[in-house]
Amino acid sequence: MPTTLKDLMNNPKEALLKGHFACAGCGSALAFRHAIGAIADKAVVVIPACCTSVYQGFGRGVAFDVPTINVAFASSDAVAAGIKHAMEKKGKEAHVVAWAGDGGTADIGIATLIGACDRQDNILHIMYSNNVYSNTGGQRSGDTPIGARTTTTPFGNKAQRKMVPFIMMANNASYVATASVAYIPDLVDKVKKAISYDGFKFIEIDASCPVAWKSDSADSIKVARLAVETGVWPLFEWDNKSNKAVLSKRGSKFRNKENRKPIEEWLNIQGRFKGMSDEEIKNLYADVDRQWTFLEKFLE
Ligand SMILES: Cc1ncc(C[n+]2csc(CCOP(=O)(O)OP(=O)(O)O)c2C)c(N)n1
Repeated sequence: MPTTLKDLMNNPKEALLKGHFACAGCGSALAFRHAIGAIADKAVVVIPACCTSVYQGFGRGVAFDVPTINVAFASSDAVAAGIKHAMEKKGKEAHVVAWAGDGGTADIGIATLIGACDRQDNILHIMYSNNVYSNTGGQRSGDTPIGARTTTTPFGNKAQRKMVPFIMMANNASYVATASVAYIPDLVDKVKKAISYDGFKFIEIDASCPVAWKSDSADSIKVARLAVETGVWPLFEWDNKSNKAVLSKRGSKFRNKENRKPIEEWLNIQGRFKGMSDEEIKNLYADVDRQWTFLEKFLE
């Protein structure tokens, strides 16, 4: 049975407690609460340097109610794999999750990410993407969209998006999915499904960041929903047994371009895109098309 909002409200165990240090409207905190909350009874979370390691708090103010280990920036999947092997040797069941930002996944952590995938280590990597290195001031990452003004791309990012889910498909992860903070029940279902697979699993979540995106904190869900409705963020699942991708129910109608809202609707509620030229907007549309063209090869 698909997860409902009522199920979320009745979740017996919270992973993220009240009084955490996340900013208002933080998509990462919302995603953590529900994604890890869904598997909290057996979760072990490995977190490299990122906003999450800040909002988890410290000392008596720790806001996580799951076993957590904080590790060096590039090492999350290597540590997670080691923990999983140790738990297995001890005969203990655990869902070991490497939880990292886009900087810690797409860029600096990509070697340990792919290493763990090559070995089919039985862990789940969840990448929450706020599209920048947020906790150190909002520098561009490999997952920054074209045109975004960041502290290291003040005139707009020119590079195409790295699309880590496709990299993980090419590397034969057992299960790959994208998710969004605008569709939390869908995210929860994907996390539960991911842990039912053996081997290496990967999920990327589009996670709004009002600070870096220069959006209203009250718009965090709206902006994430618009990313799906404009086609900027396709919602899909793929597994290596079928080598087929399936669009998620909430996002399937946006396969057809005619059903998509103009990308400008997503751009206009975020200050990070202010001042984009027509040329940049054209390049952004082309980059979105590139992602769909790739994905289409795996859709029925
Ligand atoms: C080897 C290393 N380089 C740089 C840093 C500084 N640093 C800490 S967190 C961070 C940014 C993390 O970005 P991301 O993974 O996208 O997560 P976010 O902050 O956006 O949540 C950086 C650069 C570090 N801790 N270790």
